[in-house]
Amino acid sequence: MSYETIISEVEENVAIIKFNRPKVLNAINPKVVEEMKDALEKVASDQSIKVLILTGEGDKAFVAGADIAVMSAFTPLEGRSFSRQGQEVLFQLEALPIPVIACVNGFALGGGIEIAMACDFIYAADSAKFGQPEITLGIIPGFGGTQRLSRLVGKSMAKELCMTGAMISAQEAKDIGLVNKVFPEEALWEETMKMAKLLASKGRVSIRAVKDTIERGYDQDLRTGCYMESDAFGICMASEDAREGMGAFLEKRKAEFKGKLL
Ligand code: CO8
Repeated sequence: MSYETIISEVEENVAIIKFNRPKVLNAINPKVVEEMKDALEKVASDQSIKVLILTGEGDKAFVAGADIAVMSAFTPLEGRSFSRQGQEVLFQLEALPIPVIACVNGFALGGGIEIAMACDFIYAADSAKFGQPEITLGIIPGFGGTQRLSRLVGKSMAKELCMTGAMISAQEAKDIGLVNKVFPEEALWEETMKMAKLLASKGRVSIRAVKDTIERGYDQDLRTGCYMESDAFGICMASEDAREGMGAFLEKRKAEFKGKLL
């Protein structure tokens, strides 16, 4: 299916979703949310896809936030509904059983930083800029920003960013633990792909177990989180990948993972 506002493609076993409204710096309107939902459903149901990369079309922006022209006409109920739809699609993104990398190639503001934070990790160009500028528009983050930002960088830094609307550089975002790695602009795509290929070479069952255990265990107390880890560890033991991974080590060869339970 072709889309109006995003480009969805697959390169070998890596899916790529590109926000594709470069004239408005890939701002998100309701159509983007609808198409993203559909594209994510397709990614989730395709067993051959092992990693997803999200990025922005053009050289200026990942996503510069919700489309302000559209949002400015919202009634309170429409605002609430758009916020909810955006939040749901980000829960859908977060729940994908495969790793998701945000490849941030420019502005990641408002809804843009919120999408990036729902990915498993963020790789950014050195020229990228991050921020929650909603306060300057008289509103607040609406796609989960107040919640995910505070969980990622701590309450006080999240409050500072959301209360000032300040834009920070990729390096500053890395310093506060929001971004994993920063690359020169021209190297960003190649480095992101390199990481995607590395993740794709790992066992599907154990990758999913790491993701689920960290995601679901994060808000639990340590003991509950560790119980969840033991359960996931046990499930891994029931996978062909565990036989293959440990067997390959003992036989001094490279493991070839198939992603199957026994
Ligand atoms: N919405 C609509 N249009 C936009 C947006 C946006 N978020 N961002 C940029 N554009 C448009 C500009 O209007 C401009 O259009 P035109 O060429 O027709 O004038 C074009 O993109 C290029 O932008 P600029 O000329 O402004 O480019 P600059 O390089 O000068 O500036 C900036 C780049 C700093 C990124 C600037 O465009 C900017 O500040 N954009 C707005 C950023 C922002 O405030 N984002 C947050 C939006 S609110 C939000 O995301 C809330 C999410 C949750 C919503 C919950 C539901 C209600």
